[in-house]
Parts: sequence; C-alpha cells; structure tokens
Amino acid sequence: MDKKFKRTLVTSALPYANGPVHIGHLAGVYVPADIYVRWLRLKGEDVLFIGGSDEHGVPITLLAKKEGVNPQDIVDRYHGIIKKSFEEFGISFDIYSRTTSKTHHQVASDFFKTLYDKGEFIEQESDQLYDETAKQFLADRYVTGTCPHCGNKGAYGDQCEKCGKDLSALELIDPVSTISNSKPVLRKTKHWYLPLDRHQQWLEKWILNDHKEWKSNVYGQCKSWFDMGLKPRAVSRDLDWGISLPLPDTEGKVLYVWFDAPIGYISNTKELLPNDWEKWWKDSDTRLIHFIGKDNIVFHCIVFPAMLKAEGSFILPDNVPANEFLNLEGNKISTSRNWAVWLNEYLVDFPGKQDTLRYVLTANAPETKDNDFTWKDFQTRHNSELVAIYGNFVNRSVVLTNKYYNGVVPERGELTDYDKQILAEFSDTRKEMDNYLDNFRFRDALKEVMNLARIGNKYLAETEPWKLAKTDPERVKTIMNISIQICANLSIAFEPFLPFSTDKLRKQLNIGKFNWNEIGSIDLIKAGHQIGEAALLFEKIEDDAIQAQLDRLERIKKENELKNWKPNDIKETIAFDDFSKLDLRVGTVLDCQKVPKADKLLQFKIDDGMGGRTIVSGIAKWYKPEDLIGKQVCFIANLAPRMLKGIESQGMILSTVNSDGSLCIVTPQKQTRPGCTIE
Ligand code: B3M
Ligand code: ZN
Repeated sequence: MDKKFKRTLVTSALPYANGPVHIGHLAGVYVPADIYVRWLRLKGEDVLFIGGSDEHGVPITLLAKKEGVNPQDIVDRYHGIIKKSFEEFGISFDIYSRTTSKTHHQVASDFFKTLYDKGEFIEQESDQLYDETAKQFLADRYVTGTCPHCGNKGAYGDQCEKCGKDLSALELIDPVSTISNSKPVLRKTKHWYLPLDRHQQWLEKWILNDHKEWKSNVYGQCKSWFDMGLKPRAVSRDLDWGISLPLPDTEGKVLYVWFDAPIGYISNTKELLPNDWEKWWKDSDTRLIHFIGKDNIVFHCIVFPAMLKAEGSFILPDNVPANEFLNLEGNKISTSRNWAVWLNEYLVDFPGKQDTLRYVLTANAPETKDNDFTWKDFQTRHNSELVAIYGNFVNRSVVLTNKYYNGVVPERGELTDYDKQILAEFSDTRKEMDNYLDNFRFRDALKEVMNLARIGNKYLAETEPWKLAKTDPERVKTIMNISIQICANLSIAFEPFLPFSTDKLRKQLNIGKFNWNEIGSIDLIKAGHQIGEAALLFEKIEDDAIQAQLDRLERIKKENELKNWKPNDIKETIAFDDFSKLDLRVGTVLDCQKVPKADKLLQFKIDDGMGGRTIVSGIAKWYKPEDLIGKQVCFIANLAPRMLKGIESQGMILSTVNSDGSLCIVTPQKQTRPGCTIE
C-alpha cells in the first residue's frame, strides 16, 4: 500500500433486496472484493469491508405489488437470503447491514439536509408523468415505452436495457404505466436536483488527470460521461417507499434510491463503529475502494463523489475497480428470465463446493470485458486444475508423510541443484501476486498461485520419492520436507481465493495462519512437527451433475419461449376477391427426399389428382422424409413456379409456425381425395 495511507475501507455494491444473488454478482463484485480484503488482512493491514442490502427503489415496490405484500416483507425476505448466501460463500464482511435500518435513515436524511442547507441543490417544478387510475406519479420502472434511441418497445423510465442508454421517463415514446397499463398524463411536481454540471470541472480533472491508473473500462466510461456533459440529476421521487425528505411540505416525497444507497456505506460503517467511524471516512490517510459492476460506474465515480464533495468533510474514493458482466452459457444473465445460477440453489446441487465456484468465477472474471460462464468450463477447471493439480499435490504430500514418518515432518538434508531450481521458480511468486492484486488483476494473481501448486505437483512427479523410499531414505526426507513446505505456502497463497479449502489444508497440516509475507519461505514448518490425517481437498465432479445443470437451463429456455410468445400482428385486411385468387388444394405425398447440399430442404412428389407435381419445402429440420410418405398435405396450387437448388418447385406446402419457431405441416382432418380444393 501507498505510504500515505494507513488503512483501507473497502465497499462492495449493495445488492437490491428484490431477489437472491447469482453468479454474476459474485464474479463481478463480491469475490474480487473479498479476495482483496482477505489479502490485506493477511498482510496485517488495517482494513474494513462494508456491505449491505439496498432496500429502497421501484423494483422492490413493484414486486411487492405483484405479490400483494408490503415492500418491507419483500426486503426482509431477500435481505435474509442474500446475507446467508454471502456467509455461505465466505464473503467476509465486517458488517452486512441494510438501508431500511434506523441508522441509515438518519444518516441519509442528515446528509440530504446538510446539502440542502448549503444550497447544493436546485429546486425545480416540472411536468412528470402521472397515473390517474393509480393516483401516483410515475418514474423509473413505473413507466415503459419506446426507447427514443433504439426503438426498443420495452424501455423503462430510467434506462433502456436493449441499448443501455440512461433515460428519463419523459423521453419515452408512447409511455404506459406499469401499474395500471393506462396512458399517463402530465402533472406538475417539485423535485430537488444535484447540479452535476457545476461539479464537472473538478470531477473531470480528478478522474481524467489524477486517476489515470483506474481500470480502462472505468476511465473510458467516465470520459464519455464528461464528453456528453453532466446534467443536473433529481435526487427525490414521488413515492411512498424510501426515506422521507427532511423538508417541510414534502409529504409523499422520498430520497431517490441512488441518493440514499451509497450513503449506506457510511451508515453501515457507523453502525459497526459508532464512535470510531469518522476516521474511516474523513481522514485523508484512509484509502476508499468501491467494488462494483459496470452498470454502477456513473453513480460511484461521478454522482457519489459529487455528493461527498458537496458535503465537504468526506474523502473521495481512491479507486473504483468495476468489472464488466458475466454471461451464462452465451446469454445475458437475467433475473426476470430466470437465466442465472442462483447461489442458494447452487449450494443445494453442489454442497460444500463454494471454493470451486469462487475459483471458476475468479479464473474467468469479467475484468476487462464481458465473459461467459459455462458448466463445461466449470467442470474442467474443477477436475483438471483443483482436483488434478492442487488437490493431488497436497494429498500425495500428506499421505506420504504419514506413510513414511507417521506424520512427523522429517529433517531436510542438503538441497540438490534440482531442489534449488524448483525453489527458485516460486521465489518471485509473492511479488508477482502483490503486483497483480494491487492492480485488481485477480485472474492473473490466481494463475500465479495455481502455478505454485503446479510446481509442487511437478516436484513430486519428477523426484518420485515412492521409488526412492528403499534405496535412498535420506533423499526422501528432503523431498517430503520441501513438499510439506510448499503445501504450507499454498495454505497462505490460496487463502484469499479459496478460504474453505485452505482451512481444510491447514487442518491436515495441523498449522495456523501465517502472514502473507511468509510466502516463499521453506521454513514455515519445523522438522518434528506432527501433521494431521489426509483428506481430499476436492472431489471430482461427474458428467451427470453437469448435464443436470444444462438440462435445467434448457428447460428454462423453453419456458421463456412459451412465456414470451405472442401471435404475429394481423396483416392488412383483404377483400374476398383477393382471397379467392388463392388456389389451395389437398395432395398426398408420393415420395419425399432430402435435397442434396441443402440441409433445410425436402423435395416432395405430390399426388395432386392431376398427374402429380414437385414441391420443394424448407422443413427438413423438423421431419424425416420417410415419415411423410403417404401423408396428406395442403398446398398452394397456383403459385408461380420457383427454382430452388436447381429444382422447379410447383407450389408451396402449408405449415404452422410454432412459438419455438418450429414448423408443422397442416393436414386435412379426414382423408381427402387428392386435388380437392380448400375453401
Ligand atoms: N443496488 C444497483 C445494483 O444492484 C444498486 C447498487 C447500489 S450500490 C450503492 O446494480
Ligand atoms: Zn434503447
């Protein structure tokens, strides 16, 4: 850590308490934050890790309405589930509180009042959308409509999820209330705005000049906000769920959720340390780091710093290492489409395998670009890295030490050149890891640790102590001593990443926690030390467990298709005459074959009662040609012939297009003479 800092305050985004947390949350925010904090603690630094649930905002009130319960019921339920998931995955918060807490309401309300008294807001009356049926102003997710930027019909009043642009409800074309489905009207209301434009100059210098070291995705996003020019942002809403405005005559108005949520970091620190919280937020020798996902960048790099600066007594973040998004099997993770791996469900399917998920999500973390989680990759990384390298090395070391020396670590003799070469290979590991971790490059840091395990594994494989046990017992002692020392090194180096298995490892070695700076030493465990029993650190994940996950996703995909399916719009009205121009007939399939070099096409020979005709149809994906022979079909008999792959198609076979896009041939309900018309 930089000399000028004495302590580090780490925050991680407060998840909305409107659903459980999933692997995207873990990969993007909580695992990296936890690795970082555990690393600092191991180095003996003064660090605080603050978390909590974000319990205000429209998504929560909408869900409550849908379920017919109070918003408080919703947040109580999900705060509990989320908190438990974090505990189960070893996210080592010093406090995990919530924004409905009394402390938070007080702190956020005071914060607003301070800014208000200092004249930091603009007060403005303006037209807002109002739902006359529900008797309520509409903002954010209470309105949907067409995005003015990309034409997406389902854009929300705060954001278009298709093109990612920030919107205000008033910008939506053809807005509709999500409460009553009615068309909103305009009505005047008063709100308070944080004039970000007034802050642009210092913010721009602070980020673009003074923080060139920020991750390029974060820096780039900030720059584009500055290029567009910052605008005043409303910090109040007309809503009955949230923190009431601490001003007279403002009934029915609350703080905007994005105003109160980041203040939650402060409130939770205060709740944890009622008498000592200020040094963590106000001393310039505290370093503040926010871990977030990319959709929260503007709030943490621009809006919250502007609030802190306007208040006047707080420090600003030193870094905001935001991650990009994690996709699941090629598709965007989505709560509403249930396209996610939920942490609470994962642990039911993979009990005790928290570290595997932590490992895979770190190895695959979306640090610089969006990344994909696949179950196949999950299995491969577990089986061929955790089991085959790390687990295998530790197991052999512990088993052999028990077998040869009853678990008493032997004295080491003179090192051979090979021993020295192996030890040299990991002497720089700590420096490399420190450098990576300092720069929030968790994937690279993890690679270094895994490399350490790889070196150990290679050492045992190449020295083959089991072959020397009889012929050169002195040499075996040295080999086993070194192997046990490498295991002890792994118990430190893996600790920030895989806390559960390092616990197990320490038990097997019968040791406590070392300091991070001891990595690299080969004198961590004294000769004569008694180690414990061997136990597998990781057990293989079989194919059927992975297949079950893939089947679940396939099922969800199908359910979503059905849920989202809507019939096509009806085409323009036509006159009866237009219809009677169509000559529709029934025919019987005499022959049917695949068209060579065209995987979609089948070639039919149809008995049309008039000597027969050939029709080519694009339904090969859904039918086996031999199954269609003898069946009856309906076809357009007077369609101008067309050449398809060199074959003249004399008509078109009618089929239905199902909700999943599959085709199904239409047949008369009773056997009919070929050539009959359809009217
Ligand atoms: N709850 C948004 C989110 O979960 C929000 C983060 C607040 S951090 C102060 O993406
Ligand atoms: Zn859009």
